[in-house]
Amino acid sequence: RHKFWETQPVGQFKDIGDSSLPEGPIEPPTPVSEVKQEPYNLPNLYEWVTCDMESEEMSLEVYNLLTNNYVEDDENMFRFNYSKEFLSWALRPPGYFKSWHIGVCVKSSKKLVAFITGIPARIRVHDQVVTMAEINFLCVHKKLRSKRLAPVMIKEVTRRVHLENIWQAAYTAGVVLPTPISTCQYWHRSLNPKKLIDVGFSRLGARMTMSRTIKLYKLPESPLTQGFRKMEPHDIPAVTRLLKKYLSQFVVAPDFDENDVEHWLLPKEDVVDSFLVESPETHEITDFCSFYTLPSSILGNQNYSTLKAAYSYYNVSTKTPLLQLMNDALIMAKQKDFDVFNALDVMKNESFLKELKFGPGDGKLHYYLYNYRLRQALHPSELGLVLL
Ligand code: YNC
Ligand code: MG
Repeated sequence: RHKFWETQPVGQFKDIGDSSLPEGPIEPPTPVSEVKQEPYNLPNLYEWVTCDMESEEMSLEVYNLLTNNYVEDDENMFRFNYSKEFLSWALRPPGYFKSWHIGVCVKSSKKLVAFITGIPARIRVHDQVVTMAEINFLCVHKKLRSKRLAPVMIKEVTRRVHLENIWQAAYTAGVVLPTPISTCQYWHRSLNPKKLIDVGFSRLGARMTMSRTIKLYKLPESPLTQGFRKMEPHDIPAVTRLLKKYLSQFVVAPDFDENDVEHWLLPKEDVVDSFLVESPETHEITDFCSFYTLPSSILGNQNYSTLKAAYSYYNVSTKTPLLQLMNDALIMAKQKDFDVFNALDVMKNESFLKELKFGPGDGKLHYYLYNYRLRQALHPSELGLVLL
């Protein structure tokens, strides 16, 4: 059933519920000198290419491959459309390895036909901080599907991760593989209900008219919390402290230092937005919220080509109630002309989703660890990790 995944050091379906198995690495590391030195073999017409994401030309190749071949919803109405700026941000965090940005191209034409990436991250699992690879952007051109290319790409990225003496990974997927550490659900908050209904993203509710729907989702013009403002570079130390403390309550969460916060959370136009609450009296930073920009292409609609979506990222509340903080995040997203605000049911998100008029989506998102066993699956609220 899972001819490839059954051979990998991941939690296997047959072991679910076996609490005698120890938590932690499934296989021990080997000396880096014993890691296979040559790339895995590809079918004869293809070759490996290391993608230089600093090169404008290569970035565009990657962008085009993903724009036309990356993740779609179940009904094939929408396809993720990560921007070039977003990809450059997502793939070049502190300490990134160029060798983990892996393409497959046609030997004769050099056309890029497949892609997979890793980035390094420190992820805490219970009380262990583990250096991992976060694997993302696995994509095979539509014309090359179902030829078992994906397993070769996964083995090759694994080999290159091992060459850096890193032995664990984290990844998410919409498909069920052996074996999720948690299964989350996306929730959607309409900001521009008319467009969402016109493009088939949502439907008019029972006994609802368009004008009642627009009124239902109406938001104030500007944020309501006193001291709510955009994050700035001088906030990095305070935000890092706030986030570190907040994330310590979750079972799986990134271990962010100031360099990570600078990279992942300092606002970057059309990529990531971050806001905080600075106490008007004490100037203390008490709360934080953020979202990233990930539009989707709308496939085959006469009137619209792009759905502008904001995705909830890391949010911390210590003083402002989370509900009020996220309401301000929605107001900022609306001000920035997003059509929809999406959030997973991770961290404390469940506490605001229904009240702030998010509705459940249909797709699930499964979280996985490679070569690291958890004794039992986690409730989404025990996850403090958001992957892009
Ligand atoms: C997937 N998403 O089960 P079995 S998410 C992992 N993640 O293997 P073929 C996947 N494995 O079941 P196709 C997967 N999807 O026989 C499929 N598989 O054991 C497994 N879609 O390969 C599948 N991007 O090449 C099966 O399938 C085997 O041609 C079949 O290619 C798959 O980025 C894919 O959804 C996904 O582009 C590339 O469908 C293709 O269909 C495609 O015959 C649209 O493959 C885009 C899309 C996936 C987004 C993502 C996370 C990827 C994680 C990969 C695993 C990383 C492991 C850790 C490595 C580092 C370790 C260290 C240390
Ligand atoms: Mg294939």
